[in-house]
Amino acid sequence: MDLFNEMAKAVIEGDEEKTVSLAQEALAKGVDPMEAIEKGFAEGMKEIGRLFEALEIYLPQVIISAEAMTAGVDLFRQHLLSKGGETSQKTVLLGTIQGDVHDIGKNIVKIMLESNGFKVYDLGRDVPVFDFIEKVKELRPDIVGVSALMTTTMVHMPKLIEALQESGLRDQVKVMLGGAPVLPEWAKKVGADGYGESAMEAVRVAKKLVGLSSEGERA
Ligand code: HCB
Repeated sequence: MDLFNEMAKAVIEGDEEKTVSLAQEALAKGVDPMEAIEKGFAEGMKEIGRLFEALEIYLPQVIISAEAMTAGVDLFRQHLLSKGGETSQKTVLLGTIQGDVHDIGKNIVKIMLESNGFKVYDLGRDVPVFDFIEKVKELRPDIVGVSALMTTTMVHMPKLIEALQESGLRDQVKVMLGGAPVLPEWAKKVGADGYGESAMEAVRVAKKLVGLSSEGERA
């Protein structure tokens, strides 16, 4: 679809006005917001990652693209929230793990969970393991959803699971991991209950973890 290509291009060019106007256009045309995010904006961000890795662009360009993507995604979020809808009363405590400021993916997961009826407590990014534990104690969520985008920060995920165990909270909460460097086998090995390769997958897994769906194999 041309619109998805244009959305990807607007992210690559870091054109915030364009990402917002294309998001508006997508909504006006009745395009599913999540499809537009995944097939449009996220594809642009993938290309930015490739260019950055190939040293063809520098960090400031990545920042500008990230801001453009965030603005477009925010517009979709406002739209989805304004529509309201049913809520399941199931709760997810979400955050990007300590040392890691990447939050675009986590924010998309949040939108998807919210638009599927979950109540989401968003701790933001660079969240210390200690803060996750304190919030689990306070809020008693059904699921803790953790995101990491770096090999250097994903190592804190097993520490969080251990800390939940040590605090006697592990049996009371499901743990779902995600983020580009996290693999399903690794998530399983470190004791997580579920893994989401994408935001759509995260919703499927979250529903299964709280007994809202009976689909397929292990979450
Ligand atoms: Co950043 N960065 N970055 N970065 N960055 C990466 C992640 C590298 C892979 C790029 C590279 O070198 N090839 C790399 C990490 C290498 C490693 O693993 N060690 C890297 C680096 C090194 C860095 C800095 C250290 C660079 C520097 O300062 N020299 C620095 C990190 C600072 C820090 O965190 N302490 C840095 C900074 C930045 C920004 C600020 C410029 C920007 C982030 C802006 C923001 O998030 N607000 C940024 C970006 C944008 C990227 C890339 C280009 C894109 C990441 C992204 O947003 N992807 C990335 C390259 C890449 O990933 N290939 C690069 C798009 C989203 C939609 O995908 O995978 O996050 P996602 O989320 C999916 C999916 O995983 C799943 O659902 C989402 C939606 O479908 N999901 C979950 C995610 N979380 C989940 C949780 C769940 O429970 C379930 C599912």
